[in-house]
Amino acid sequence: MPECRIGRVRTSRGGWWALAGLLAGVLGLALSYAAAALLHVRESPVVAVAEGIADLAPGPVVTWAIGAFDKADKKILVLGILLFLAVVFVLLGRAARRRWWLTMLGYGALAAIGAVAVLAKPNPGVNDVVPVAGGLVAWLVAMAVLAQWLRRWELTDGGEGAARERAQTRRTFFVLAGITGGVSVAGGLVGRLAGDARRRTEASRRLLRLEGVTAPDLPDGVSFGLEGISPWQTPSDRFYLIDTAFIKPTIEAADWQLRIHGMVEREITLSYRDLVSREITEDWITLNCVSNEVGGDLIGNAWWSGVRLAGLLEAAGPHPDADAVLQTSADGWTCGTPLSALTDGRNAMLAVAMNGEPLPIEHGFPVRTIVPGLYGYVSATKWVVDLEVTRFDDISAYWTGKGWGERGPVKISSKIEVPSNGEEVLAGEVVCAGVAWFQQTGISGVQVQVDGGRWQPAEIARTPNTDTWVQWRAVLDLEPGTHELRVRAIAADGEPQTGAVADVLPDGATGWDTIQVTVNG
Ligand SMILES: Nc1nc2c(c(=O)[nH]1)N[C@H]1C(S)=C(S)[C@@H](COP(=O)(O)O)O[C@H]1N2
Ligand SMILES: [Mo]
Repeated sequence: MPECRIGRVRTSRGGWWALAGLLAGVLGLALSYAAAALLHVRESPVVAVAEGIADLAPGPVVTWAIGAFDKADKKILVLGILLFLAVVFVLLGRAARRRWWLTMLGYGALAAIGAVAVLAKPNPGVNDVVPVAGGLVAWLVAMAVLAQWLRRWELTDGGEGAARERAQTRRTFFVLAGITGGVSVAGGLVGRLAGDARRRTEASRRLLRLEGVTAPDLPDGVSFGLEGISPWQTPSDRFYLIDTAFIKPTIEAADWQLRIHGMVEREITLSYRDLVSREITEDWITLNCVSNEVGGDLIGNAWWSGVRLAGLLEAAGPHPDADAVLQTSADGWTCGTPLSALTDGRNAMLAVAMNGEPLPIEHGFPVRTIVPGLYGYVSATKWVVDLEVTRFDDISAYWTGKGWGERGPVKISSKIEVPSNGEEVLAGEVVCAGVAWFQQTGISGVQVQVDGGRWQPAEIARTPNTDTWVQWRAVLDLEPGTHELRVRAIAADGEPQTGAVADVLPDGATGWDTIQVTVNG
């Protein structure tokens, strides 16, 4: 630098660059925290990183760490990460003065760590990376804006005549810095409030003791216990998640109400207490999404407990002309369900528990609908608060309004889970296995085909009813080379699953799940 005042200027300005870095950094963290709390009721990326470190750290370190501050007290780990980040932010702020690329690289690296940590949690979805991406954008924008004004401020350092301009530039920088700090505080508060609502609901959820709700007890013979295929019972934290709720409703049981109205003789309003004091029905039911591609993962099987809808609807007295129930959730999502599916004797229920525990918030706490035999989009309303008995002709629901089929009965399907597609196996006897399902009708058999040859029967496991998936396995004699394996299910009525390929839109995919394996001699 040409001036003789270099030393003084550099130290004082270096301090402002550091402050800018810190403010930009904190803004990104605050916004990602708020976004995480609002979007998917999980912990913030920083907490995900803390958990990731706790999971990853090698044995002795974990033992020491857990001994030192206990798992429940991951706060200390989070605090440590925040302090570390504060130092990094200061350094990145200072670096921005001369090496903008280094600052960008630093933000990129931090965001990448956050993204990896967030995606390592069970059931990651697109929503999970939004807070990280938002934080990254906030870092870049805030730092770019603050840096711009710091640079102008430095440029006005020259002649005496520039004193006014310098003061003005400096003021603008301070105002922007103040705004950055203010938005951070606001973001922190929003995150805090949203997080509190979630924690309150979660705490009251854990305290619920539901009479008549029993723990799941795996029926005999349902599982082959094979490695690599879906466990017959899907644990709740591994169960697929689908909903349009940007902000997941956090409703305490005491605040929940359901209205049954429309084409009925008597309108009914139920509180949670009213609901759970009725007789509880329980069953194993497989739920799947209409968007599940052939061979896809949008399916799970759980032990559901709740109150049968048939009895509630009978008490309301539906009009004979009614053929639909328009369900509405607390977040405004709607679906139209055939009235007959809710009253025909199947175990259609207002579920209050999943796998023996009150419903997880993201699976619809306190109450959701479960209807065996129908895809989720026409039946499985989470956070359900309103049932209007009506006619299909008079309604349009969320997905059916977008071109999806009106009734949504589940189609027969099956998939190969082992070997996995593209796997290399040894020649000889190869175990091939997976699941098949056709809720309400049931599966009588499963067949496997090698390279378009004859369909060979597979062995199928037991099921407690027709509403769950069934595990199947076959031992194939495979010669060295590349082979194509296919599976199809046979319905209880003898009808084989069609091989005609259909897209998920408008009413569910069809076709045979097909994989390639390489057999080594
Ligand atoms: N409130 C609400 N309920 C909903 C949805 C939704 O978007 N909002 N999606 C439905 C769809 S398409 C499916 S497949 C199931 C998925 O339930 P799960 O997330 O518990 O697996 O929920 C159904 N219930
Ligand atoms: Mo779905």
